[in-house]
Amino acid sequence: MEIPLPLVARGKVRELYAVDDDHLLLVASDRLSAYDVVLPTPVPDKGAVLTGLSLWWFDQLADVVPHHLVTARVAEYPAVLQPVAGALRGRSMLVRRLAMVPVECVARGYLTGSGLADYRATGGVCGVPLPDGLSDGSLLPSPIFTPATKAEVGEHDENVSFDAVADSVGRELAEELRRVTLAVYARGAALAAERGILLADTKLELGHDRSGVLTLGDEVLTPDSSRFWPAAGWQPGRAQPSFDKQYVRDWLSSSGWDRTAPGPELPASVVEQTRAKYVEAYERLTGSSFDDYLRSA
Ligand code: Q0Z
Repeated sequence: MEIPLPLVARGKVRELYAVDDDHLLLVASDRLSAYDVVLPTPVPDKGAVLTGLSLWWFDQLADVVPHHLVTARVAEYPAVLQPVAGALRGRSMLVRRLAMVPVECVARGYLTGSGLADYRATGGVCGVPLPDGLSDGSLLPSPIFTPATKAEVGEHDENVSFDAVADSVGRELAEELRRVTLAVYARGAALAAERGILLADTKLELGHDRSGVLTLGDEVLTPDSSRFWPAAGWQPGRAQPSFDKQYVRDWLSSSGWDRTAPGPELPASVVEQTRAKYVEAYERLTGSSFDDYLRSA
């Protein structure tokens, strides 16, 4: 369904539209990426699960940092959007436009991905020194702030040191980004742990509102912005199973696909198992029924 607003940005699996000078509409699709490729087969309700999780986390984090959400109830959206309300329900958010800080704010409690690559090359991550002997999936001595600069479309974000962030945006703001990012991680990891889920790492986008207040933007603590691992399967020294995408990765690995675009269509069984994992993530983390969320949106 065509959204009757100017497109501001298109990510791999979501879109951002201009509503007016002060507001944007964030729309999450049901597309899924694996091994950096967007797959041709959508996972029904994935966009709604990620949106519902962000909404819940914004609420959980409200005493840590203010957020950009205005409303996710389509009946409260501007009149121009009412003809497409059905297409937006559950998977969109009307948000305040922020002046985004040009830093990807990442916190890590466990070592994997680009953090692991950085550690193997330098003995630390983003200039933060780490003890010897860590491996893929290791618990870090304490969570660390590992900022990155946003890459061009198709490129990976580049890890940078805290000092590089301070040189770019000023030391005071850099320190505020680190403090907020680690506080969001701490709250997220604690809540997830109560539900048997490890939060390995998370990426935040922060911006300033019209009054200059540092505000949480974008999506937050979703499976697309964070790594969630089942606590029961955690075993450092190997790649950890992903809470949400493991069925997809396992199927893709045995499919013979060479990881170049376009990816293969997924079988219905993989789609259904993956949808169930997303819904399970929503229900385990929030303690609420996903059907109730959809009815409320
Ligand atoms: C978020 C993104 C994309 C979705 C810009 N409240 C805000 N104010 C200003 N800018 C943003 C936000 Cl959320 C903003 N992004 C990332 C890109 C789809 C989100 F294509 N970019």
